[in-house]
Formats: sequence, C-alpha cells, structure tokens
Amino acid sequence: MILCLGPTGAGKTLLLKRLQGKEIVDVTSSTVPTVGTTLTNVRFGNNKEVTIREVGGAMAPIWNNYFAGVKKIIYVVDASNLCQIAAAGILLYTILADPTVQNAKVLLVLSKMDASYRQMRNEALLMLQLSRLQREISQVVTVVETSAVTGAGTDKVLKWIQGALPSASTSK
Ligand SMILES: Nc1nc2c(ncn2[C@@H]2O[C@H](COP(=O)(O)OP(=O)(O)OP(=O)(O)O)[C@@H](O)[C@H]2O)c(=O)[nH]1
Ligand SMILES: [Mg+2]
Repeated sequence: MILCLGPTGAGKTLLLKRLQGKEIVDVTSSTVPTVGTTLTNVRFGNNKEVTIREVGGAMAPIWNNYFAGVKKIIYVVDASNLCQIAAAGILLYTILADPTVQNAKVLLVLSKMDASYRQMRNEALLMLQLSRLQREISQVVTVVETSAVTGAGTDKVLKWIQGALPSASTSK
C-alpha cells in the first residue's frame, strides 16, 4: 500500500486518475475534494498492480492514522501556488518526523507544472527547505514535477512506484 498525501487542492486525485490512464476531458469539473480516503489501483510494468490510498487534505490532522505498514509515501504539492507552500511544508515535516514512517521512501511531487513556470520548481524546493531537510531526515526523498493535465512527468511517478527511479533525480 502506498499513501498519497498533500494539502487539499494539491492535485492528488487528478494525478491518481492520470496514473490509472484515465483520459481527462474536462479538467475544471473532474475532481471534488476528497472527503475521507479513496483507494486507486494503478497498473505498472508487466501486469503488476499497486493500491494507492489517497487521504484528502481535509484529513491532514489524522493522516498518521494511516501510517502503519506504509513503505512509500507520495506527497503532492501544488507548485503553481507558492502562497500555500509553507503550509504544505509544515504538513510534510510532520509526516517525516513520525516514528512510524522513518524507513518510508518519499516521492515529493510538484504538481500543476502546466500552470507554473520552470523557475518555480527551484523556488518551491527552496521554500520547502528541502536540501536542509534531507540532511536531517532518515527518509530518502525523490522529487518529480508533474502535470495531471498534460500528463508530463507521470511516467516518472510510475517508475518510482516500481523502484526504478534513482533518488538522484532529486538534484536534477
Ligand atoms: N492546471 C492544473 N490543474 C490541476 C492539476 N492537477 C489538479 N488540478 C486541479 O486542481 C484542483 C484540485 O485537484 P484535486 O486532484 O482534486 O486535489 P486533491 O489534492 O485531491 O485535493 P483533496 O482531495 O481536497 O485533498 C482541481 O480543480 C483540479 O482540476 C494540474 O496538473 N494542472
Ligand atoms: Mg482528492
């Protein structure tokens, strides 16, 4: 089981739809805030399948109820909205500090890259203080940029799920 977390509106649900290979026709009306949690089965590789549990941003105070046994966490941050990134960072630190997930692998997804300019990637990582964070935490954090609208970067998410994306892509 993989957990998919991130603030409300970050783009988790749409990303998971993309990973499922769903065609997204009308982006503006294709998702509603996830209340509670949803399970999505994603196929990868040669007929392998993994279940990803999204826990909505509205559930952030109790995300840790879902940490038991989790080996991989996908954390989605909206890179087109730097105003909310500090709050996203605090939620991320809270996850990383939890004793239950000290050995988890973490994929930091900068979402909505279609709505941001390239430089925002670096600004987002700076605002999350990622390089400092990586010296202090036990988890391996890999960073990818995605757009659920264009589908860009979603192949990298699938590779990471398979364990085939080197964590060195953090410092691209
Ligand atoms: N431009 C753009 N919009 C996106 C992208 N991904 C999601 N959105 C939009 O952002 C809004 C929120 O997306 P969701 O996927 O529902 O967000 P979420 O993280 O699941 O939010 P919660 O379920 O409330 O935690 C929706 O209106 C989406 O259409 C993206 O890659 N690009
Ligand atoms: Mg959702």
